[in-house]
Amino acid sequence: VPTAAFVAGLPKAELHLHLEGTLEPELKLELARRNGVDIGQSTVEEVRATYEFDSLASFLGVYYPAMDVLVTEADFYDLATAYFRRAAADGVRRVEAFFDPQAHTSRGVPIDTVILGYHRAAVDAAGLGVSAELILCFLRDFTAESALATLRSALPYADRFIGVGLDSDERGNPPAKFAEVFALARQNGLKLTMHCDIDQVGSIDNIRQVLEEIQVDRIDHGTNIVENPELVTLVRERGLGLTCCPVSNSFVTADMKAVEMVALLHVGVLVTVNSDDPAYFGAYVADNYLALAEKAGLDTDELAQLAKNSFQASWLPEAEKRAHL
Ligand code: ES4
Ligand code: ZN
Repeated sequence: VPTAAFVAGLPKAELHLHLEGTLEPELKLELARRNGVDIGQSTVEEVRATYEFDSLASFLGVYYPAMDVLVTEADFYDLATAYFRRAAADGVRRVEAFFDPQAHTSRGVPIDTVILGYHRAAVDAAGLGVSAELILCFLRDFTAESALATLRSALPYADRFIGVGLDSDERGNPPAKFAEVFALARQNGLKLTMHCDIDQVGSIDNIRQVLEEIQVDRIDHGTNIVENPELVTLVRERGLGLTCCPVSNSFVTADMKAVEMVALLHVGVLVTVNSDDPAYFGAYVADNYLALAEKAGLDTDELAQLAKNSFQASWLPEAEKRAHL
């Protein structure tokens, strides 16, 4: 059984991480105090007790309200910086991190406050040995018009993020709903990825849409392609990464999807391991490698392959990518 020290020592990239999902109870209390926001709890234990869920809906019901403590540029900077420090300790050398501007602009926080705070943290992460970039995510349960307006308002800052993504509740919100906004993002030189979750109605159809209509550069989750050999071949031949999140899966779907991840890994799909919302699921990226290893009986070679895959699936420039392989 691989040890925690072995896993932490593997250089790795984290490609599926929501910055808002790194809000630890301690920082939430500090920001609440700093901004005079009443969150209803006053101790770490009380806050931690609210981090309790067994489905995507119950998770999102805790996740979005928690963001009320994020108000100033310094708050976004401090949140991201705390995560980058924690990631560096796990052997992370590259991060391509999601953030949800609409979760803040819908509360009256200007988009430049969000982008500039997170971006300054990403620049400073270099001092921790972490190369960091941002991916602007649209909330798929908001309208396509809202996504388009968000992208237009972010384009003046397009040199501060490398791609766009799509998260939140997939049910009833298929990829095709956002075809226009993703086409505009591509025209502006941005990379594209989308959550194609697991155990969601019509999920295979959604994966078909992201591959054929949207032409994504990566798929977030996506392990249910395993049901369809044709999609497995397509994903492998295009060299598209799947950003899988085993511990998150075990919370929101009651199944780590270890069998699916390992089956895809063994046929040469670029499966990667990530933490999704580590403060909420109680597991940073190294914990996710260990949880998967324990569940699936992976050896050190398989874990090293997963770590290599994370650089291969990253959006690093080719020369820098090669340096990690
Ligand atoms: C998320 Cl676990 C999960 N699913 C969908 N959207 C999300 N945003 C942050 N975490
Ligand atoms: Zn996610």
